[in-house]
Amino acid sequence: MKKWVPIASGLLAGFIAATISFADFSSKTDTQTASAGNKSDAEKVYVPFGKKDDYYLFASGGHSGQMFIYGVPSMRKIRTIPVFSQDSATGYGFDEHSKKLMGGYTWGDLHHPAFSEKNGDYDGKWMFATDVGNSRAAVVDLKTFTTKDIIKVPNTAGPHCAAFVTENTEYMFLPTRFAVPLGQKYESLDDYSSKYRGVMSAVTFDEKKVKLNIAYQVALPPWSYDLSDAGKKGSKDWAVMTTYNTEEATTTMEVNASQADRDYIVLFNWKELEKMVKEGKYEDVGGQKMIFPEKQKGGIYLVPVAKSPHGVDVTPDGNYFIASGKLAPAMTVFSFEKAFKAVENKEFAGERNGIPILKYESVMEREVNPENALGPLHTQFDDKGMAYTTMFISSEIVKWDPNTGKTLDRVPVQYSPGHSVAAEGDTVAPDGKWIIALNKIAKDTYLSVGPSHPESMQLIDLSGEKMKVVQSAPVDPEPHYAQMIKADKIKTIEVYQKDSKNKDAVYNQKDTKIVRKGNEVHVYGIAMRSRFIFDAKSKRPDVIEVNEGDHVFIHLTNIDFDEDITHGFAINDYDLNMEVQPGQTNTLEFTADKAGTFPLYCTNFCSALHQEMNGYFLVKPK
Ligand code: CUK
Ligand code: CUA
Repeated sequence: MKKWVPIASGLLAGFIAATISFADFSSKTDTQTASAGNKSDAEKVYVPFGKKDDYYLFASGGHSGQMFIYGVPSMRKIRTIPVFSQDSATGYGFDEHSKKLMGGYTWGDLHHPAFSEKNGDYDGKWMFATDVGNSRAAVVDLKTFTTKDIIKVPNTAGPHCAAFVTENTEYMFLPTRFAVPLGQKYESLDDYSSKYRGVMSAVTFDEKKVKLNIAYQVALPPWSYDLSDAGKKGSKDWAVMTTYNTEEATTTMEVNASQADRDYIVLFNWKELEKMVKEGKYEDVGGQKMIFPEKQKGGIYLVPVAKSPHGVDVTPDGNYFIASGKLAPAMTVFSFEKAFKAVENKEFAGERNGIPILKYESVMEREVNPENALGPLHTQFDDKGMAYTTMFISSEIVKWDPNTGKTLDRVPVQYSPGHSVAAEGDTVAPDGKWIIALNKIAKDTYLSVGPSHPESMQLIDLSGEKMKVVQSAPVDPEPHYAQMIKADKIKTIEVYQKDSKNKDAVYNQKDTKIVRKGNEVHVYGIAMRSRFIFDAKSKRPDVIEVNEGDHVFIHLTNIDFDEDITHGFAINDYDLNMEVQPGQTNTLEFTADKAGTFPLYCTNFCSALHQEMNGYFLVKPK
């Protein structure tokens, strides 16, 4: 393995800054301005009124904790889906169901969305996501674009993951970005190497119950695990993930975690891990089935790779996995077939923490080093299997052939792309039409909004001879990864169906009621154009009166079974707010700890008489 031109770690930040300011304000800006003013490019992305976009783009919202939905090619933002953070626009995190889902946390850091798959193709049913901020995983229902389940992942800190769903959604794997002691107990950092672990979790999804579960975990060495991808076709039982900090540094990471010349890709066979769990080859750690690779041998291997890799991506044909260097200016193509042979022939170059290390030369197919390309992070693919790698430092996307390593094309982007996403990019058959660069430091792209500028997503047309940036859209912080799916694969519902089993739901005015049990008050109300009815028999059906200190449940059903007639419900000065979509029932639970008179009203514009859709919440003092 060749020695990489070292980018002195301490100088890295300065180097990045210098490269950006030097390279990007010169020739690149001209190219971009030129292409932005081109009329035929404008026509490519213009979607006339009445017509709809061809693709949905699901962009991770990073530390906003949300997911942002755009239409492609217009790049119009059409929705925010709240996942890990509260959202007052939809009442997410306020109503009982979503409050429970959020598990007491108020924010999240959503990095990697991944669609559910069938035979290696997006099936358009579910979207999964991980939270690096508070160690959770979530599933979003694509019939309603709402979050349906969230689980807390124990023994792990910052499940990062990638588009990491196996070919038939058997598992979503969550490698951890930070190593912590099991159970996240206190342990001195002097004992890091012996007491800390980088736990990977195998999460399953029960589609019928709409529930996420942790099937098992693996107590890997105390390194940082970063990006990962599942195998495809011939490699479908396998998966790969990158590591850094195999130095086991515990401080000044930006220097100390970049000392060694190489880190590893963890290559594992999840079918084999599954078998080990079935055979009871695990230990119980706080209720989780934990595999300890130093005791339960097999199924996991290390592949040496140039230091501090970031992304690792599997080609659509499932033949190769490609690691991107981050600190080394190269992509390394590894062959699954070679890896399987090396495993079979036990071509090991020692082991670490009981895990066999495969010989680099036995698995490596080729090293690819496009001229002057710096900071490769992530790779996507087109319909011909060609690779597109984002270069964070040289601010471009490089197209190259994984079979030959030849550079085919490159296009500058503005400025620092993290991921990119190709149409149907993680499937066994990408579409090849579009790729979108998800740029982190967009600088002067849009009207100034102060010192911190909007991030940008640039749409690149792949249909011509050369890649061409044809559109750009601002995006809130911050898209790490995204998924792009054909629009006709997603089948949304228009209204929620009546649910006769839901004890909180009321569909007739005459069934509305306010029930008191001790100091518990249950309101069974309805919302309709253009009034609330909490108790049809009352003198004032749109008024709720309770005593100070009462525990109040407001169950509200929207009986407008009509597309897009959504009502909101807010109580002035009580910091409460929820949404009921057509046909939906939702509940607010709270203690009326403030005596007084509080108007209640519909927050969501629903008819010409929306402004009249209000009432009072009266709290009688003790
Ligand atoms: S990470 Cu952000 S650029 Cu979380 Cu996928 Cu690579
Ligand atoms: Cu209901 Cu506005």
